[in-house]
Amino acid sequence: MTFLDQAQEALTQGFDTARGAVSGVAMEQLGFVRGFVRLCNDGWDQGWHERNGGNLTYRLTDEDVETARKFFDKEPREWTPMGVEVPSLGGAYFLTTGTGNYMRNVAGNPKKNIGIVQLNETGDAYRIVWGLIDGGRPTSEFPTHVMNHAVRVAATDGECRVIYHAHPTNVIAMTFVLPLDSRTFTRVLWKAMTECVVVFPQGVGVVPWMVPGGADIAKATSELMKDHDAVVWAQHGLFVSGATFDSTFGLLHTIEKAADIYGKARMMNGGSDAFMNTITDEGLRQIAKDFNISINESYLD
Ligand code: 2HA
Ligand code: ZN
Repeated sequence: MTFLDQAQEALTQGFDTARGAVSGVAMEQLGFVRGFVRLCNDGWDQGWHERNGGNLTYRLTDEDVETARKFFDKEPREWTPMGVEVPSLGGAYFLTTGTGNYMRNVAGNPKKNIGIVQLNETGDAYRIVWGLIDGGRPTSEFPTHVMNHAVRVAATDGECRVIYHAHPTNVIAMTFVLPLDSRTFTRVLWKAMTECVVVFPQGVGVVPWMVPGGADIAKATSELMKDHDAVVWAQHGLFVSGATFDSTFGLLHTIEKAADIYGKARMMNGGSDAFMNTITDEGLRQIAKDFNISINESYLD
């Protein structure tokens, strides 16, 4: 079933029909919900979301909240402590995937697999106001996402809205054969494909293997997110942020493609990373200059 077929099926199943009939639209038709659902489906198509792997959150604009409010539950559900405190995002609303839910099922039934949650004013608890029906809960990485939204909002002057976590094969494979430091990974990825330095001029951060879903991985990631918009989780996947669904998906896609090229080049080279041809540091500087981007100099020789 194609994405459009799934979207059509979702609509014909009659989500929010009563309220939709009054307003002419359903929650599932709002632009930010469609963008969110499309990203989930695209990630599934790429093979980055086996079983319930990966998660996605989007921070709603004030305008999104106003257009979505008429679809919110009449009685919001109970407040749930998050285990982290993020006062700078107190009162914010997020669209989030649900814990245990599969990305491949999102387009067919958004209301069950994703939901909108509101943070309390102190930013240490949330409540579900739409979706995640049948007892669903936000992603197990929700505290990690919220902490990192706060860091990226501060780093981007409020531009960042999307945080996306996936399990892309080639990035994960890379974490078995390279030293787990941000400089090494950044240089390999920048040199694997010419446009990489344009797409992620600040480079990528790397966190060593850690237990997922806890406060430690949230803190380690948010330290690196202060000056990177992408962080590799060793033997696990990628965690990226962006202003739009397109730029966030595109960032993860670009990093994964570069990792794929690097792996193939090593295989063609008998396993060695001593390549006959490569992009020089001078070449990377030249791209930054010609494209007028500020590149993280500490990752260059
Ligand atoms: O949502 O990917 O890291 C499942 C995960 C946890
Ligand atoms: Zn994961």
